[in-house]
Amino acid sequence: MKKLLATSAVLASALALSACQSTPTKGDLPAEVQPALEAQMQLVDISKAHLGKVYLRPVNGGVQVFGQLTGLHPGSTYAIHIHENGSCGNSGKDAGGHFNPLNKQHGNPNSLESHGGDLPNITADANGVANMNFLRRDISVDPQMANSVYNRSFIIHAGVDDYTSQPSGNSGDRMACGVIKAY
Ligand SMILES: [Cu+2]
Repeated sequence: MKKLLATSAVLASALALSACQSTPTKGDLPAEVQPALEAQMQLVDISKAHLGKVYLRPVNGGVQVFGQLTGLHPGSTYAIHIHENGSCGNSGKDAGGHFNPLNKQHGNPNSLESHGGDLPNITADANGVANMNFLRRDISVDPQMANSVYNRSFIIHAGVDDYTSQPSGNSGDRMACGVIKAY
């Protein structure tokens, strides 16, 4: 847990600094936070506005899912999940259902009795910014693995995941989408 928090702090400072102040070896994060995969989140409406990136990297015990999203409604809470298809077409519907390699019921992401793609709700601050940092124990960033999230998609919903309703927590419309690609 300490490590996750430390990474979060590094990410926060990395995002706060302009690109010219750090020297990333690859992509837009500093060398000590090199993720394996990333997704650029964009609204599914006609604007296709960018909301920021979500990153994934292997850590002890699973995969860390982290990032900072902007342009959200201040104070609002949103569901975010990994959906099974690497496509954001048709207003995000092409992403399909939740990524669920172990054929579980939808549930609380803190329990392994949930979809591999289930994640905690995110809440925007007064500036419409939401940080996420979560360890999911039953997924992989390795494209060769059956539980790999490579070439799947993150979906942000307009509503809140109740972690209970089937099959997707009564999370509402698909609001933003990002295909998970190599970092
Ligand atoms: Cu979803």
